[in-house]
Amino acid sequence: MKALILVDIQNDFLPSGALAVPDGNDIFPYVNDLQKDFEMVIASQDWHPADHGSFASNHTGKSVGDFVQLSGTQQYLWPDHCIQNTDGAQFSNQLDQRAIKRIFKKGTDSKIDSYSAFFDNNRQADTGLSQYLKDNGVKSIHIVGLACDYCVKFTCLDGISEGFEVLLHEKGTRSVNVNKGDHEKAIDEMQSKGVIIIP
Ligand code: VGL
Ligand code: ZN
Repeated sequence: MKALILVDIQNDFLPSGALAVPDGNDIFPYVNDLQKDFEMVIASQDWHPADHGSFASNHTGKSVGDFVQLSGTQQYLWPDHCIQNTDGAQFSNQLDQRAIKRIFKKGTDSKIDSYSAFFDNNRQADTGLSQYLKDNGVKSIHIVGLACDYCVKFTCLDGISEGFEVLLHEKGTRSVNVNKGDHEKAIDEMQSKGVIIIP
């Protein structure tokens, strides 16, 4: 059994959103078409409380792009994004959502960020995604979504460590590229750790 995971395809990660991924809108034709090949489609949703520790606005004297220690882990500071129940946190209306079987929310604990759809950045809290996939006999997971160099990458790597075959569809993802070359670095890292890249 194979599953398709739609990672964080939310308004705030699209052009004009709070944490815009350049060219994020380009993924829709591919992603919507790809869903037809899957019986099991799952989505993750970045879902932060307003006081989340990954927001620069919640650290006096800090700006977007600075780092802080958050629960013992180095945290890059982002603009406020994907705040629970806001429009920015909703899935894009360009995304065909009819086939989504289950949604896994992440980033709900103010004290730790969660890039991966499986675990938080300290690998403590578990969203339940891994068990859900295993309970449904899924062996192979196909990944698309935003952003390639953060949540998509960490979801792919945790998928490998959880024992799944992981395939990343490059046409269905785009990177934030905080630093030039981040996309290529993310692809190389995933490939070297066993993720199959579909160009
Ligand atoms: C993401 C940064 C912060 C993502 C989420 O979905 O890639 N990136 N929160
Ligand atoms: Zn986030």
